Amino acid sequence: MALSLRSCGAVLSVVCVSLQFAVNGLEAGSSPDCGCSSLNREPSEGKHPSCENPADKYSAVVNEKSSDHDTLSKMVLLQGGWFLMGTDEPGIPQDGEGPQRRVWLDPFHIEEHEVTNKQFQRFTNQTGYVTEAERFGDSFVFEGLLSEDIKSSLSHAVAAAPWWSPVKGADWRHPEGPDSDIADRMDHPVLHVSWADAQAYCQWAQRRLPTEAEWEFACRGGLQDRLYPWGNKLMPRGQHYANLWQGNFPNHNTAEDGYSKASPVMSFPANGFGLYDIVGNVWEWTADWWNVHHTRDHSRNPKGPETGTDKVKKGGSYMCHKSYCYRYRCAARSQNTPDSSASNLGFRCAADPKL
Ligand SMILES: *[C@@H]1O[C@H](CO)[C@@H](O)[C@H](O)[C@H]1NC(C)=O
Ligand SMILES: [Ca+2]
Ligand SMILES: [Ca+2]
Repeated sequence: MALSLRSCGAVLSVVCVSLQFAVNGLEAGSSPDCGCSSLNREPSEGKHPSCENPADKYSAVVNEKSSDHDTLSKMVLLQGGWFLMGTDEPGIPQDGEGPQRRVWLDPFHIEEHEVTNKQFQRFTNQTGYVTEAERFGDSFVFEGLLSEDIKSSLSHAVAAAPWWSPVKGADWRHPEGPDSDIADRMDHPVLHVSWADAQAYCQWAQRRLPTEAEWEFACRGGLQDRLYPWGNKLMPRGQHYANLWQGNFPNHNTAEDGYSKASPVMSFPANGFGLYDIVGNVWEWTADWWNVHHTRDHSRNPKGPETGTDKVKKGGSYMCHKSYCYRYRCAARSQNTPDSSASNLGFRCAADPKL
């Protein structure tokens, strides 16, 4: 049981930020946006009281002999090689989906499903880790999920994406605010985790976040130049292949696919690599900084820009509908500041093959 926390080289950068919320990337007249990119906490000098301990280090100390290891997600070994990343027919050009380019990847492992509440709880139980949303005291929740009580207490929402509200007391244990819990959702993806939280979990598991290129390779499931992990048709044989939004966004979700919010992981078919919910259900953080400028140059094991302000997230979520957020495609991408957290954003880990 006893799990020693020792520090190691990699410092998690937990940036002190204010509680202001930036409305980012939503210039007037901009094209369809689900508010995916509007959830950023605006970085500014340390106004926040709970940032005294920015360099908490959570090293990977999973004892292979204990049963803990069994509760980490199974990983799939992908062989990598050359693949075509991005697209020449971008659904949302300003996201930097193009151009299509040849990318080489070395072999890597990736978890078969999004990290669940149960898995994240084991991590926090063993390490005492406190997420950024818990320290900030709030997180973004989609209004459609809030109780009347909480709705009536809200004073402000994100101007350009009014369906998002910063809710006090919303965090991974309370996904819709203080009057909610995860007791009956332990097999759902963990929500309200920031990039640093995701990074901390993967590090503890002796894993790491996938690069955007790895994530996209994994998404494509061995197919070339297709929109979705399973092909070009959204609903082959009339079947739902991912937890998305049906109906009119943001007012009416028919939940024709069975779920109006996050679903238990592995509720939809796996792709050709055996990976579940790689698009839909929740957005997934990647390791890379955000940048929309790409060239056709070939690259090997690309890791994105050296620095940036936002991290890349991939795959879209249960809130994505073609009319607002056509981002449940493998080439699609979006971004948030690393300290952002929301009710539709999670992650899965990757790892290098053991030498
Ligand atoms: C975490 O700790 C709580 C309280 O002791 C316990 O009820 C729960 O089962 C633990 N969770 C996991 C996944 O071990
Ligand atoms: Ca759905
Ligand atoms: Ca997903």
